[in-house]
Amino acid sequence: MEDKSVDDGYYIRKCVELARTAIGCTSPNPMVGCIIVKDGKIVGKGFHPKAGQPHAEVFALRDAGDQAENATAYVSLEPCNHYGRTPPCSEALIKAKVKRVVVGMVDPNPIVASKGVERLREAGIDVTVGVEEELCKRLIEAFAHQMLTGKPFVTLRYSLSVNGRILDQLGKGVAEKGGYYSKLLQEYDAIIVSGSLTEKFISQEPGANQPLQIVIAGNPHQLPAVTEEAFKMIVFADKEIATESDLAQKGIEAVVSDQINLTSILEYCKRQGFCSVLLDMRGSFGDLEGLLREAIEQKVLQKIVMEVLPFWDESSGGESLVALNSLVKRLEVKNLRSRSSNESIVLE
Ligand code: AOF
Ligand code: ZN
Repeated sequence: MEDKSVDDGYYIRKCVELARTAIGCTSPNPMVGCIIVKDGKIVGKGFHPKAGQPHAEVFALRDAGDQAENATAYVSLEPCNHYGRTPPCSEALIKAKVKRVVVGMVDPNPIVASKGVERLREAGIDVTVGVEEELCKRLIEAFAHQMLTGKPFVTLRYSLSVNGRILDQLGKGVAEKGGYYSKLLQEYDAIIVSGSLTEKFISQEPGANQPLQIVIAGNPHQLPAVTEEAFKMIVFADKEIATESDLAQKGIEAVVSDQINLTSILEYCKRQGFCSVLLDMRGSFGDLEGLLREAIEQKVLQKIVMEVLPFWDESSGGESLVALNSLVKRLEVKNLRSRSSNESIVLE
């Protein structure tokens, strides 16, 4: 007897993989992948590349052409049933006469929320919902959080040496360009850092997402060099350092205030329509300690990504994990997963 659940899971996992082609590029929309299967063969594939462009289903149906008739469409997210920037995918699937639709998860967007599934069923299509649901939820965790709370999804990140020191990605040069760290940065709409990152870590490949760097400057040394202005950047600076017009003259966009705080930074992110923000504790932990404290007090952290690098840090500087843990221990951390890459072990 055919084991349907094994097949369905396989194709939804493929959809998730396909969706991730557009990592960091779809915000404020979710990443979505769609695969059309007929007689056990993939006849069409599509993913959502960018907000404003067609949805995954539209690309997959185009790719499948006439072969979509009587086929099964696999989608990591419920097909939409509304006119947004693009027309409803439910109607496109009905028009293409697909026989069955397998959906990874229901769309958390209240405008959709099961209406796409209902519309397909009304049209006589056999719909299965909730296949590889956890995987699909993780794929769009930032989108879902933003949709349901109106606030950006905030992740805390740090990397550790084997002897428990928080590593400075720039100074030690242990993480390589194109490695895990660079890829992680690409996933976010914005990253909060003390001191700007360099081309070493920000991808400049065509089509890759370049997150906005929110540079925290509490003292003049933390002001970014103007040569780095090719990267998208905004500086949140202490008023003791400079005025906004001083910085503007140097070509640096800045928000200058009495006290740099996370609330105003996140408000700024919200106004920009950002779904995801990374609080990146590179090296000088002290520079961002105040923001981290605020993040913990206000319970805005949704996720922690900790990377352990195969590196013994002999330097006298640098912060120990103990200092960070004294703050982080106040968090309720659950659902940790680990995975290893060539260069490190990642816990998230
Ligand atoms: C789908 N397939 O590939 C995506 C969906 O403004 P629009 O038309 O792009 O609609 C955006 C909403 O559509 C978005 O908030 C989410 O609910 C859904 N995204 N739906 O059927 C897709 N990206
Ligand atoms: Zn759609």
